[in-house]
Amino acid sequence: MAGKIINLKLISLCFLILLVLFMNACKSDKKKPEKAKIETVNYLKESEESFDQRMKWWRDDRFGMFIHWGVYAVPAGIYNNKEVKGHNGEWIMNNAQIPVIEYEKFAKQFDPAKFDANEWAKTMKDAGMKYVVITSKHHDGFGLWDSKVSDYDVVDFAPFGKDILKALSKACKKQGIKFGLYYSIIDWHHPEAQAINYPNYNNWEDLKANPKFSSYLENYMKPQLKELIENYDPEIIWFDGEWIPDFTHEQGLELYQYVRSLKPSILINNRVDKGRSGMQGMNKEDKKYAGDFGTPEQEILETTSTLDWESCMTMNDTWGFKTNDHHWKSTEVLIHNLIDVTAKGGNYLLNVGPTAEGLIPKPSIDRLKQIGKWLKINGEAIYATEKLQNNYKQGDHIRFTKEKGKSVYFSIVMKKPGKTIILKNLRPDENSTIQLLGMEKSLKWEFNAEEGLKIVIPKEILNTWNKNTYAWTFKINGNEI
Ligand code: JFZ
Repeated sequence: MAGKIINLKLISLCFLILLVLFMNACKSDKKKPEKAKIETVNYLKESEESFDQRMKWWRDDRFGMFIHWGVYAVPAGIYNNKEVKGHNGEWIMNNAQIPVIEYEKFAKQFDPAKFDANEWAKTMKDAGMKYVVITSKHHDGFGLWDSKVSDYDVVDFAPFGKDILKALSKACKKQGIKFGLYYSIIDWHHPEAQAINYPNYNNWEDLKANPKFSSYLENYMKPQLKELIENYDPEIIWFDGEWIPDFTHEQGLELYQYVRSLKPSILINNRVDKGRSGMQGMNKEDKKYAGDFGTPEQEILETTSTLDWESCMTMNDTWGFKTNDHHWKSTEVLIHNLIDVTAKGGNYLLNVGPTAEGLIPKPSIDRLKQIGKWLKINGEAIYATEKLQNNYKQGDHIRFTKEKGKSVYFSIVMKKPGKTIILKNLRPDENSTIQLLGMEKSLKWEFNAEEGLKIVIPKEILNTWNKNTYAWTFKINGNEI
């Protein structure tokens, strides 16, 4: 009897276990189609609404820091005691035709003892910069993070031995700076990429593609990108080097999909695909190319665009640090560029090239401080603004911006005005006040249809203009005419 009961108990227990197993199987069966759906989202066919939502913070933030930093900061433009030709310090491996094993010796010296991530993030913040894009890997192939896919990185290969991206992404998060990563498709160090092209690594159209390139793309690039996104949670992937013949439009589309599938909200520049036309950086219109924004390099668009764009620019003539480049743009030029870019509806990504010790060069720091000071007073006219419907400028020295979604206009004057200033395309609301940002007193103004808006600037205010003023912003409530 007892045996039978135990048997029955055993049987019902087995039955229960089977039932649970069966139900679980049903559950995961139900889950499957859902999962498949997620994987097949076509990020290239995004609705305008979702695109606008994804781009919102970037459009509002306007001003970011580009950082070109890596092994090239060690030679800093000089090889075998000779100044290497070409502007770009980060191109030294190509420009001086340095063999891979010789270049690796510079990596063995990369030990930036003075690198201070918090200091860098503070520099960005004080400059009024809202996001950063740093070279996780430039064309030389050396990684600034602890990659598990490769040993050619700052932790495994260089004496420094610390993960730079980890430190900087943390420091930026603390300061509220959005973190972005530059990643070069070109890799002069990788045997399945452009290392085989030595002594001319830079693979322009007339050179042959590496037949193994797709293996490098699948087994090296993609796993590295996955690491970067999973470990440092970047808001932007900024690709570069898309021009090589190895890399195709189809691979670009696929790469865009891949990166978005890892983090759907991420922003990706247009160098993920082959659409870019020259340094002007906007996409050709012969077909649909991937990429969220255009990338004019060392230049500003002639006029506004219906597409999103970001102008990246150096403060001297090089991206990566060069000992002998002292050709600095003035603070005035940099601030006026930011104003011009903003009025044309773009973003400004301003570069620094830190030294091998880990310091942002003093001339860059000085300029960034001045820009920050100017933005503290005039930031309203830059952040979260939009371009005007009609004229973004009046003559060479006046630019306009507008508070997003509001009838608040900013007229930014980049040269010391006379006692009055006349604006042609704005009509203030009746009885509204016009303010010069940074000054308490509101200004006298009159409007008539023929002349336009005349603003009177009292002498005592006019006399405050000095060499560190750079530009004045007039804030006007009203409408475009
Ligand atoms: C690229 C990089 O090669 C450069 O080192 C830097 O990172 C910059 C932001 O981007 O610059 C280019 C890109 C394309 C050309 C020249 C420089 N080009 O097509 O002549």
